[in-house]
Amino acid sequence: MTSPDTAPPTPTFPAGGEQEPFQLLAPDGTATQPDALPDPDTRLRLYRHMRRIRHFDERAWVLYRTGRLGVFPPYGGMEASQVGTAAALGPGDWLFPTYRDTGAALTHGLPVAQTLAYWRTSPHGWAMPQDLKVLPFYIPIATQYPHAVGAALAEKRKGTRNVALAYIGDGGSSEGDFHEALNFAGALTVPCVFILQNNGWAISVPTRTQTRAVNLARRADGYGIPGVRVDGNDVLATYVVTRGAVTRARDGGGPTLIETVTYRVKPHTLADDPSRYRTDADNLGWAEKDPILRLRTHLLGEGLLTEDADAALTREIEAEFEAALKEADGYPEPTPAEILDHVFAEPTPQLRRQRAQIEAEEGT
Ligand SMILES: Cc1ncc(C[n+]2csc(CCOP(=O)(O)OP(=O)(O)O)c2C)c(N)n1
Ligand SMILES: [Mg+2]
Repeated sequence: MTSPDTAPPTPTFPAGGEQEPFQLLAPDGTATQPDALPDPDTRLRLYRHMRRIRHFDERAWVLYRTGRLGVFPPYGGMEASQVGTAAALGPGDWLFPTYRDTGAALTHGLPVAQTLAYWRTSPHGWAMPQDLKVLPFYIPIATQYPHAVGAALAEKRKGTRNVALAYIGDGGSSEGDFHEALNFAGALTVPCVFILQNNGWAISVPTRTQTRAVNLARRADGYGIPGVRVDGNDVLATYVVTRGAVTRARDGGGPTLIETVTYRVKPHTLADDPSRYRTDADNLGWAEKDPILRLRTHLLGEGLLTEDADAALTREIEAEFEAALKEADGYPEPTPAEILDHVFAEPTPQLRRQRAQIEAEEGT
């Protein structure tokens, strides 16, 4: 037996270190890799999407404070992480959003009025449009990941070239479902793209506290699939990387994990007060990395956008939102029995019985 004083020295094991995220635009709008930029129309399309979803986020705050929206998880500041990834999908592809990803769902085509209805907890927002492959926003952390693998496996078995893309947070990536999904997806070579939005916080818990890992993309290594770290405030980078992963999945190459390194500058939900658990020092530098300002500076500098065109875009976005708000305001008040709608395509006998009971109690 080896006694403690003659034990060999403990070897040092290298731990996966941090790694600079892939970037195409520096925070001041300078192109760091000019040859790798998407074409001008795509850059303008991404800008438009980001402006549109920021408007929704800002209006959500006002509507909430005036009692016209339920509790809403804001994503302001994370637009590049959501738009660059969702805009890389085609119309036949699936999108699995969490509560944080309203912006991604809007980008994939979820109508604004219906999205408002969802966050008003109205049944008009519960069923997604038949022709749009967006799942309802997932509130239980990480459950969407195995579901996305299932959808991707179904597409593969049907012989389509459709892809499933799913979001998760840094906190969610420590849940079992995340790891099971990645293993399953790798083993079965399914067409799935996993977006891990590392926004620094899981409610009041900083990423550095909830895991020893400093490079969450490297979690992919354990499952034999590629993992990429990307600057989550650079929409051109998130788009180019996701586009590559989507193409790879479509062509039968299997899944990819993409970590978008970003920051939750907003509260966890509009009912949260982050000043109770984080300081200005925590937030330092993130306002300067704003994804919209970054692309705007680039587009103005390249002559792809003018101040007049930008002002016209603002008016267009505002008009679209106000028309959608009017539409959502016009939806009839839900009846109590509607809480049972949209659970299954065909109601089960148990749901039918429950509906009859509610209707009898309500006298409807
Ligand atoms: C299974 C499960 N456990 C716990 C919660 C409570 N909860 C809601 S949000 C959240 C933090 C998630 O953080 P992260 O995954 O980083 O996502 P973010 O809110 O930053 O987008 C937790 C623990 C939940 N909704 N579901
Ligand atoms: Mg988080």
